[in-house]
Amino acid sequence: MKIYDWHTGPYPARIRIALGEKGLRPQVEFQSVDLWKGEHKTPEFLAKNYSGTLPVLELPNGIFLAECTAITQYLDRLDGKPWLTGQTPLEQGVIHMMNKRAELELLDPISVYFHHATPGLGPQVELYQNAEWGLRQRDKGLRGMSYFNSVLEHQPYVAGDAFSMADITVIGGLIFASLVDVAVPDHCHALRAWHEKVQQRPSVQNWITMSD
Ligand code: GTS
Repeated sequence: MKIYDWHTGPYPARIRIALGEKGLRPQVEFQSVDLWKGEHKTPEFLAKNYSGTLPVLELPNGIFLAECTAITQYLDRLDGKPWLTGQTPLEQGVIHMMNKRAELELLDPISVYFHHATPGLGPQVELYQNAEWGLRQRDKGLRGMSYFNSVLEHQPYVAGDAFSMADITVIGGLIFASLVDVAVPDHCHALRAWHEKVQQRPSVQNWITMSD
């Protein structure tokens, strides 16, 4: 399997962490797509992923899987022992709900802030920017942090008692926030404690060096 990604990207980090959790690193080769040069917007790359985003997983049969949630689900089910995406119908439902919430309320808004209210990937790539929208999305992301803090005051992980894909997505949100200097609010003690805890996991410690 081949992963098209960028080594410091927060969304690619989600798949690198999932690969680490599932012990699948030996089965993939990484191909770097330079976001700063806009390589993800070329016709050649858009033929792989219409949305022009990373990461993309290429399967040996030539199928391209985009979207972190879809890729994680695929990787989790490869060995017939899914746990990042849940086993029972209820686990699967809760994990997908919290994962989507982590995208909607934290990771995606921080990404929009980066693309709209900072220089983003530079003028060659950022063809339209709306700083006011970007700043509103940053504030949405901060509210999302407070929300996940309130969740983690009552349970050890984002979707309940076990580490899951939803935790990985919140980790991605905090990776992105740190890259763009959006600090976790001081009152978010439970979110900070959870972050300390999940950063001890080898998959989270090693994601950035995974392709070396
Ligand atoms: N919904 C997509 C997913 O979940 O895979 C979003 C992917 C995404 O936005 N990826 C970023 C991207 O391609 C990569 S990174 O910002 O984390 O490095 N951004 C480039 C762009 O131009 O939007």
